[in-house]
Amino acid sequence: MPEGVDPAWLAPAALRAVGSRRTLIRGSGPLVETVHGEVAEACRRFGGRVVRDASDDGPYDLALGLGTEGPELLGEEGFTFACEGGTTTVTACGGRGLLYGLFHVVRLGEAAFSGERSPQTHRPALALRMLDHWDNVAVHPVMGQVERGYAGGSLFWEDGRARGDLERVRAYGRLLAACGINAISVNNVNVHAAEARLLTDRIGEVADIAYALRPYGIRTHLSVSFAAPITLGGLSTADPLDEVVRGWWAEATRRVYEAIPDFGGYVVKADSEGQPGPFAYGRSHSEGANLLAAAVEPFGGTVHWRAFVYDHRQDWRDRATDRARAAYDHFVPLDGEFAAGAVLQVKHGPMDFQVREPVSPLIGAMPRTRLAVELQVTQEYTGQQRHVCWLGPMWSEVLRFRQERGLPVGEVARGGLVAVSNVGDDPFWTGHPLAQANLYTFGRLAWQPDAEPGEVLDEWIGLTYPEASERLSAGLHSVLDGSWRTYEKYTAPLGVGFMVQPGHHYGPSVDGYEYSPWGTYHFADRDGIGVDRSVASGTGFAGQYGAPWAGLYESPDTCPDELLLFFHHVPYGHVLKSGKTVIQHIYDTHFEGVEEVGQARSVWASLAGLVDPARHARVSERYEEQLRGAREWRDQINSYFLRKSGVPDSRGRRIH
Ligand code: GCV
Repeated sequence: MPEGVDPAWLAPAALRAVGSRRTLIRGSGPLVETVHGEVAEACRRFGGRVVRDASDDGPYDLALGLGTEGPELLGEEGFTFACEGGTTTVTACGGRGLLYGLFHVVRLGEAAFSGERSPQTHRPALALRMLDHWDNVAVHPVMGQVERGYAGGSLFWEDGRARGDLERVRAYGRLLAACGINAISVNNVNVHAAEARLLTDRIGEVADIAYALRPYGIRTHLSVSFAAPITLGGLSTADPLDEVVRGWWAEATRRVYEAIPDFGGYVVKADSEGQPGPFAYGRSHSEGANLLAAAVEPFGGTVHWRAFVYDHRQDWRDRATDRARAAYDHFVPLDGEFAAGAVLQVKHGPMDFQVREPVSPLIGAMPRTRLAVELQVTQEYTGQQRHVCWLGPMWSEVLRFRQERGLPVGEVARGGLVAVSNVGDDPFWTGHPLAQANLYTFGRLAWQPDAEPGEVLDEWIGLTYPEASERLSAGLHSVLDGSWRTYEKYTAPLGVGFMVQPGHHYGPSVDGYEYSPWGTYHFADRDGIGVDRSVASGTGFAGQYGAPWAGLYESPDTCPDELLLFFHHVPYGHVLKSGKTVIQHIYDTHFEGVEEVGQARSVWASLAGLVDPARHARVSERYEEQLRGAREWRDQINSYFLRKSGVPDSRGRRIH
C-alpha cells in the first residue's frame, strides 16, 4: 500500500496465515506472477516461504496452481479449494481464478489450514462485476473532479490529465480483486469535452491506467459520447444508421484495441439529462447501442447502454407524466432488438438511488436482452459518506427480489452487476472509513448475489481489523447492521423519496424538488401525501409489474408500508400495517432515527483504543455531522408535516 494510504480490507495482518506458511506456486503468466508477488510479500513480513514449481521440496502447507481439469466448470475465474492431509490446495484454470483463490484463503485466514475439507468449487455468479467512476478528467465547475464523489479527487485524473504516478491505482486494483471486482469504467458517464478525447488522441492515458489495473485481473472500460463522430471526428452527423458514422466508430475502436488489447468496452449515457443520443436522428436506443456493439464485438468488447432515460424537463403541473415509468416505457418495446454485444444497464430502482425504492419493473421485463443492474456505492442520496449507511441489506433485498418469471434479480442480471464507485484520493479511500464496507460488500455480492450481507460484513471486519476482539466486532456490527434503516427513518418517509436540497442533494429540503422539472414529487397537501401510481386512479406505474407485485402495489391495503407513499397518495390518518397512522409514523421514525444515530455515536466512542487513532478520529468527527444532519432532517420533516396536517404528535414531543 502506498505510504500514508489506509490498507482498508487488506490490513497487513490479514495475510498472516498465508505469510507464515510454506507455499508452492505452480504455473506461469502475468496473474500467477501477481499471486507470487502477494505471497512473497506476505512471507517476507511473516516469516513463511514461497517456492515456484518445485516437486521435491514438500510437503507444503499451501499449494496454489494452475491446472487443466474442469475448465468448463471453473471458467477463467473459478477455482477449487481443498484442505486435505495437511495441505491446503487452490487450483484454477486461469490466472484470475488463482488470484481469487488466494484471496479466498486470505479471507478464511487460519481456518483455511485447519480440519479436512474435500474439494469445493467456487466461481462467480456474474461474469461482469464492475465499478463505474463518475470521474471528470478536468475539474467541472459545478460537479468538481468526481461527480457525486465524497472522497476527494479522482484516483485516475488530476489537472486535466491521467496521473503520472499510478501506484495508488494499482493498490486500488489489488483491493478490488480481493473482493472480486473485475472491471472499471474510468470516466464520467456525463462526457465533457476533455473526457471525450480519451477515446481518440488521449487513449494512451487510458492505456496507462489499464496497465496499472491489469495485474489484478481488472479490465478497463470507457464512457463515450454518442456525438463523438461529430465532436471528435468532424462529421456532420452521429446518426447510427449512417455508413460513414459506422465506419468512424469501427476505426476509432480499432485504435482503442491497438492501445488496450483487453479493453472491456464502452459505457453510454444517451438521451439522458442532456447527453446526446439517437433520438436526435429519429432512431431507437437499440439502433444506437447496436452501432457501438458492432464496433466492439470483433474484439470481444461490450457496450453498456444505460436505461436511465427520462424527461428531465417535465412540467410539474402535468400529472400524467411519471418519471418512474420512463425506463420501462422506453426500453421494454425494444426487447430482443439489442445486439449480442450490447448490455442494457438498468438502475435498480425506477427513480434514482433513493434510500427506498421498489425494484425497477424493467428488470425482469426484458427476457431477450442482456441486462446489467446498476447500484450506487457512492452515497449520493444516503448521507454522502458523512453519514454511516451500510447498504448491504438494501442491495441484498434488491438482488433477491423475484419478478414474474421467478428468477431473482441477481440471476436476471446476466450482463453483470455494476456500481458507481465511492472512492477518491482520500487517504481512507472513501472519506468515511466505514463506507469502505459498502465497496467491499458490493464486490462480494456481485460475486455471489445471494450471499448473506451479515456474513459479508463479518469478512470485511476480519480483513480490515484482523486482530479484532469480540467487543470490536460486535461494536462494528452494531453501528453498521441497522444503519440503512436508521438513515431511512430520519429522511424522506415511506418510499416517497427525494426531499433533498436540489443540486448537491445533501440535507433536507422537503419542497426542494416539488415544483422542479426533474419529476420527483411528493404532492403533500393539508390532507395527505404520496404519489398515486396505481392503474385505477394514478399514473399506471404499478401495472408495469407482473404478478404478484402489480396486484400488491396497486392497492394501499396490500402495498408494503415502506413503499406506501411511492405508490399511493393517502390521508395523514391512513393506518399502516404497523398499526400507526402515516403522520404518527413520520413523527416516530424521525425521533427514533436521531436517537439511533446518538446511540451509534456512543458505541463508536466506546471503541476508542480498539481502533487505530486516525480512523477512530475520522469516524468520530463524521458522527458529529451525522447527528447534526439527522436532527436537521427530523426537525424540518416533522415541522413541515405538523404545519401541513395540523395533526399533533400523539406523544406530545416538541416539534419546531
Ligand atoms: C452522472 C443522477 C445524478 C447525476 C448522474 C445521473 C446518472 O441524476 O444526480 O449526477 O450523472 O444520476 O446516473 O447519470
